[in-house]
Amino acid sequence: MSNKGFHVAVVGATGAVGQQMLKTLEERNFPIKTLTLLSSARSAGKTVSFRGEEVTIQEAKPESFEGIDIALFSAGGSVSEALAPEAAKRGAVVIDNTSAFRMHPDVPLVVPEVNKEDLRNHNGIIANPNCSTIQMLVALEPIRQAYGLKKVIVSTYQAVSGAGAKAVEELYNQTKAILNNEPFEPKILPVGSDKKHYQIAFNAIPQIDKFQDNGFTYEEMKMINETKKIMHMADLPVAATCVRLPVATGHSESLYFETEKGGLTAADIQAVLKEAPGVVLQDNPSEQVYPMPADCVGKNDTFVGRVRKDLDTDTGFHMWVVSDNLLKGAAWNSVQIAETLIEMEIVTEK
Ligand code: L14
Repeated sequence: MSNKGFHVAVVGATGAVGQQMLKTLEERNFPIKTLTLLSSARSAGKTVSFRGEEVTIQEAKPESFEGIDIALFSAGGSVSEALAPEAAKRGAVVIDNTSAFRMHPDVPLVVPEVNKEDLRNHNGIIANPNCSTIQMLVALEPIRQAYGLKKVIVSTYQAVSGAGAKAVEELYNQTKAILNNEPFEPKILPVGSDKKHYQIAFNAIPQIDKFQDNGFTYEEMKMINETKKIMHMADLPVAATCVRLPVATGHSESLYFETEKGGLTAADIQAVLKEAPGVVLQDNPSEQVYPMPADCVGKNDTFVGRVRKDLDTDTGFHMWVVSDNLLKGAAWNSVQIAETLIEMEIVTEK
């Protein structure tokens, strides 16, 4: 570590997202003076290497946040609910990757490419949006800025790593069992299910998280509600269908959207995406160029392709959006929020 920079805590350092957070902090050469790794009692005592040093994980308690400047939380909603307010009370700025505080009116919900100004209104807790919401908005915001946005319909093709390292293990184990003609019992997916679990290998499951009474799942409602909050468009019509695929990492999304402005072409949309921050346009059907999750793993950008104009609605367009759900969908967006807080001098060195 160095003697300049910030005292950073990572809560949930051994999880699928926590591991990516540490990697991202290293890669970005984040200004860390001291790093404190925290977790539930279960993982406490384990060591994790960071910048070539072994760091021991401690059990997270309210007092653990004494002196912390920035706390990155990714240890599940109940840990955040219990400890994020304790961290904030002790002067830390919390960046929370769970859904616990996202819709709280006092908590900014931020995708830096879209609404970094909302960071100025924080009260100690900042929420990182849902992975599927983030990549969708990175792609939609530049289009909204240029041409307005009237409606969004999205279907997702989500990777299992969103449900954690154990879900990835389940995918691998089921795949092996099926190829070897061995029996297996699904235990993890769909997440949020208290009744049944289904095979994910060689399958597609149209359920992520529990169902609400309106027929949508919580994952779908997160995309809908978070989009309206982040874009400050409470009345924007948004609909989502979220589906789990046997892909380890990298969420894909099929988007239909309508612009306010009429008479546009696919080239107008592509021109905007080409210049958009955080977006890489990969769109050349004649050369079969389009984004795929296998190519996006390990990258911070959001990849967009298959941009085309609807055949019946003048303001309607379709496109395909892919990103690494553990990076822009989670760890990178969180670290990017931290970098933005420093850039905007909302968090300063003591
Ligand atoms: O809301 O299971 O941040 O893929 C994102 C990943 C909810 C679960 C969230 C998954 C989570 C979701």
